[in-house]
Amino acid sequence: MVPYDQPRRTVDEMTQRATGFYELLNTRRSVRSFATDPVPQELVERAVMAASTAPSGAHRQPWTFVLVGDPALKTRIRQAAEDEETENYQGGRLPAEWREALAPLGTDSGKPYLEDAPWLVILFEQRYGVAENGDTIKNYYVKESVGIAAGIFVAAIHNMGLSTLTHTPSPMAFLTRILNRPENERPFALFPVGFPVPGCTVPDLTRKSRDDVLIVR
Ligand code: IYR
Repeated sequence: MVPYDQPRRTVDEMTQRATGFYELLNTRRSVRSFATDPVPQELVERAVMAASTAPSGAHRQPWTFVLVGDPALKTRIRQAAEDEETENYQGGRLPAEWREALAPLGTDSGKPYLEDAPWLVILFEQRYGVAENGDTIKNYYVKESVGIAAGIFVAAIHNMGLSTLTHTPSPMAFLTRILNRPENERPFALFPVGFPVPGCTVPDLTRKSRDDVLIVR
């Protein structure tokens, strides 16, 4: 064990910081129309390193982030994603109930942001680890761990003034193939990262109130 001394703050200071953090996060929106303007790779890497501070089961850190900036690779990913989504939206693979739930978001099989955004960050979960000697290492609470890392990533991107979308093309096995990832990894989510296109619009959503999400006993 090593010492850990988190600075003790006054309640006033904590209230200010808590309010500021909430207000910052409450201005975040998922963006589906990206400008093609470049974004320095280092900025995206910083968000990944923030995400990689996430707590994880038995501290296995069961995640891999793949940064894709290569236009040819982005094109392949867009094509593969649109092929799958065409099956979903036009081929009847999306059940009616799901289709209705998505209607307010205005999504369809077209995914131009997969080429427009300067970066695609694909987050893989490691279902198990692999030791140097090839032995399999058990991972714990993989979905929970990777989900927390994804949340921190989204917050880090927003905090630095960039936008993203938590995109889950379905099914997403094509990402394993195109990105040549090993057998122990499964795609968890894909995040286009960049600036919103000028004039960008987002769905007119409201968030649940305190009383809708919080119970105190
Ligand atoms: N993967 C599809 C459908 C979709 C599903 C959910 I749940 C969303 O919140 C949004 C879209 C698509 O990307 O269009």
